[in-house]
Amino acid sequence: MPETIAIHAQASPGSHQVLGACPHDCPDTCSLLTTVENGIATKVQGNRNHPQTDGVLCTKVSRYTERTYHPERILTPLRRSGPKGAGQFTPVPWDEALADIAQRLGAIAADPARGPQAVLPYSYAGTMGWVQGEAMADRFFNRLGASLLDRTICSSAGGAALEATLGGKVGMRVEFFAESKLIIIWGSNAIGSNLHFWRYAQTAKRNGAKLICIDPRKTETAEKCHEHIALRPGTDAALALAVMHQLFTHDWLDHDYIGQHTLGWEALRERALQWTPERAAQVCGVPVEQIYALARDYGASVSSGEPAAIRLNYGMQRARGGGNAVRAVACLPALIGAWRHRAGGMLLSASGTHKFDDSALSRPDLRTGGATRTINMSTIGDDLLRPSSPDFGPRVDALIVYNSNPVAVAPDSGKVVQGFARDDLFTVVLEHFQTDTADYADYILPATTQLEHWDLHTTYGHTDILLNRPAIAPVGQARTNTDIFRGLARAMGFTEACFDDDDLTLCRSGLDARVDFNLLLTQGFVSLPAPDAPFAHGGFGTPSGKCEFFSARLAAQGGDGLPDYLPNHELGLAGSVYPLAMISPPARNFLNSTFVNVKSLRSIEGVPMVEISALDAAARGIHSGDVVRVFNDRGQYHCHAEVSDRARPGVVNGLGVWWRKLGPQGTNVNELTGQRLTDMGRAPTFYDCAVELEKCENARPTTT
Ligand SMILES: Nc1nc2c(c(=O)[nH]1)N[C@H]1C(S)=C(S)[C@@H](COP(=O)(O)OP(=O)(O)OC[C@H]3O[C@@H](n4cnc5c(=O)[nH]c(N)nc54)[C@H](O)[C@@H]3O)O[C@H]1N2
Ligand SMILES: Nc1nc2c(c(=O)[nH]1)N[C@H]1C(S)=C(S)[C@@H](COP(=O)(O)OP(=O)(O)OC[C@H]3O[C@@H](n4cnc5c(=O)[nH]c(N)nc54)[C@H](O)[C@@H]3O)O[C@H]1N2
Ligand code: SF4
Ligand SMILES: [Mo]
Repeated sequence: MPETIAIHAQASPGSHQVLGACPHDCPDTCSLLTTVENGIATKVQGNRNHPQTDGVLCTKVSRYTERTYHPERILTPLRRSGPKGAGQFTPVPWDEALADIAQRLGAIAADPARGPQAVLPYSYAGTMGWVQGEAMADRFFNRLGASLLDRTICSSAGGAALEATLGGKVGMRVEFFAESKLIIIWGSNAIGSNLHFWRYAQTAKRNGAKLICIDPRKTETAEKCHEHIALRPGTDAALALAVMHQLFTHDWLDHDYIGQHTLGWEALRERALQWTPERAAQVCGVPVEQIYALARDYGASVSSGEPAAIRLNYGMQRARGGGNAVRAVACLPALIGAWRHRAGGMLLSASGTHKFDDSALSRPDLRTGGATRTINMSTIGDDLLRPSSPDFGPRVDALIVYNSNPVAVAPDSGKVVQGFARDDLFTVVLEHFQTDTADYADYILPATTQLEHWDLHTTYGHTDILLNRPAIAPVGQARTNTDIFRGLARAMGFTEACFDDDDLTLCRSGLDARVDFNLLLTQGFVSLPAPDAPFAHGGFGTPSGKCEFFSARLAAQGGDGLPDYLPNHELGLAGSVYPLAMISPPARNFLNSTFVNVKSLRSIEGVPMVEISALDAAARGIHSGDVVRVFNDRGQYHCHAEVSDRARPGVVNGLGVWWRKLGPQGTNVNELTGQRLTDMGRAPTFYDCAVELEKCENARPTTT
């Protein structure tokens, strides 16, 4: 089998190209082609042979070599040599680091007062790969009997809502948006975070489709749509219910589809009839005409037969009622029978289209010590500060962080930092860079990047499976996450044969007979057959097999089992102590907190800043470029103000997620966000956050 394959002619003599996959938490999961000259990766491009990628990458990943060969890459294991958080470290040999870490973890696990549950893994989607993600790590933590981590920080509210309503993370195929006649982009800045979908939407637009964007922020995407509905954060369920109100009162309904493939439409109608557009307009803070027009456009597809599609993204579920909001929107396509058409329906995530059993990778059978507890990653701020108790179990005394930067990305960072600063917490961080989190480590272990390891990728924005081959040798002494956990397992004396599996074996173990692995090796991706229109004839994955407007499963947990509008935890209303609602959506040139340290990308983003409307700025004597103090009861964030019509009155946009240490006062936007959770899925409420803001006199501006 060839280790690398030349695909395009432009690789010069002596150079070759290697097929890979983008590892980032982005719905597009692009197929990559890395040019390697004399063992050095010189260029990362999009694979033209992969239809979803179509030869195009976003700016961030086009700069991937700049990140891989960054002068600040961590090249050796490092041991802390100063106080926690000071970021002072001394290089140590691998063997010494692994032996000491194993000894420390072993001592905690063997201590009857603490035990293995005092050890907590903390990881998320720094890489979405199955192999460098959880495979060997799961084996290690299962064998150790460590606490489990509830990985809720991003998508679990929306995920739970899809599960309840449609029966899984299944949706339209992204390429068919190109044929839609109406596209509602709901809570998604597609140009920044879902570029390849945006290309299909552009094709549709050229073919006469109408594009409507529903987003509190006037994003790049909103500017390029025909309509922009700038609702208040967290009010999407009210808007969706008002659209239903109109569908029901005007009989813009597909009765046949509703009768055959849905459950609970009478009850849903009753709920929707309480939501006149006038009432929703009040709640959402938008002109009532916009709601009438939205419902008219959407309902028109019943008589015209022209496909109407909704692209939802996770932005709209980061508020208290996020699960209910996704449920309300997910009811809409069934009401008008949009699912009948392959270019109609909705897409939030398609990751449940092809299911794989990951137990061969994660080996839950290694967990022989009985049940363990689970800790929610979104409340890590509180949980690191909790003492041992019968309810909670042992205090967390050791934390192994990989593929995540919690000190920057988790909510309520004042608390998170306090937890990480505990002298009696033993912290190991597997990283490429000395992030805000790595500053608090006892050991930093240098990890490989996507150009240096094997991995296997599934995706949530399309349904292909991709293989990532290593293009270059590990930089410095970096090791793959898998190799680090193999080494730790050995140092702990774990003798199970599964700790010897190499990465290519792990890639194969994640798949089954549906996937032709040789094709993956040669082509870099495999497309499995999937229906063009997943719910054209019903077939929902719910217990009833129908689109569940009414969910008996949810009703059993309390409530009436119907989607409803739940006001935000923090309303940010005029006249209150914190009168501004703050959202903190992704910056286009960062990926969460990744890439913030890549200079060329940071210079496009400029400085940490908050967008504020002219009205709210004038009321506070603030001008663009001023350093401001944004604050609430949890903390304060100093950044630059940008007076901009991207912010609607009453709402400020603190684009994230900057590294704390690059902020004017060493904080970032998560100093302000809270740890209260969503209605479904135990997820954080990043965009449900009330603040006030004032100009800082004599403040030091940021230079980056
Ligand atoms: N460039 C870039 N791409 C990314 C990321 C990144 O950081 N940068 N992050 C990746 C990750 S981890 C994820 S989960 C995905 C998806 O991440 P998402 O969080 O879905 O990101 P966006 O597509 O920016 O969509 C969020 C949009 O929702 C808007 N919004 C905020 N609150 C509300 C609300 O209450 N209602 C509505 N309707 N809209 C609201 C925001 O203004 C923003 O424009 O993107 C991924 N792609
Ligand atoms: N205020 C606010 N906060 C947010 C969000 C928001 O919109 N607003 N978005 C939230 C969302 S949607 C998400 S998904 C989370 C994301 O939070 P995280 O999953 O923590 O994502 P990143 O900030 O990208 O950090 C990933 C880290 O993993 C490292 N990494 C990448 N690949 C590897 C590897 O192969 N091995 C090892 N060892 N390390 C690797 C990178 O260097 C990087 O530092 O943030 C959340 N936080
Ligand atoms: S971040 Fe998204 S758009 Fe950019 S290369 Fe990766 S998958 Fe493609
Ligand atoms: Mo995310």
